[in-house]
Amino acid sequence: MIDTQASRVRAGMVTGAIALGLAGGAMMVPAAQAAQPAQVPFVTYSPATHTATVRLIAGLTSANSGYNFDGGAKGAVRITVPLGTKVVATFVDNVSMPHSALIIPFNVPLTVTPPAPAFPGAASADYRNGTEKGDPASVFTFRANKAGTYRIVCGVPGHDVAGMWDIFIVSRVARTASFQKL
Ligand SMILES: [Cu+2]
Repeated sequence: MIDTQASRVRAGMVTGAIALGLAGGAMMVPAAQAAQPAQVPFVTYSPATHTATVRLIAGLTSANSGYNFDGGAKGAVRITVPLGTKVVATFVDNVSMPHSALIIPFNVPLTVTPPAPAFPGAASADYRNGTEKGDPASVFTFRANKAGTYRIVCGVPGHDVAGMWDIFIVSRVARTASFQKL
């Protein structure tokens, strides 16, 4: 009788140990899920300061053979800001090909060498030559003080013609900045 009870006790201890082990393993699942990095939005807007942040990443994907901003080319990306917004844009080149970003009026025809920016300061550093992967990000700031439709183009000769352009809208009615990819 005594031996049998002792056996039952020992059996119970083993069962408990297994249960604790399973519980410990299950607790690791939420920790792994929490390790996923948060996705940073391409566009944010602060109503208090009328400021929009815009991320322009050249060659983010292989779309249009890498001649794209944020994965969109030939107008597939559409960024809208309210009239009067202070735009703080960060340009980064994700590929080894030199690229840049500047904003020009929409109705300017495709040219090998783009015109000056539509707004003072609305261009990344050295936009005619561009930067490459590994170069520092180029932060440029401008005031979107004239309503209308514009294009975001790469200023490196030939790239606008190759389709490296998207759409930038300064809106009288929009209450916030937005990012749309068709
Ligand atoms: Cu380019």
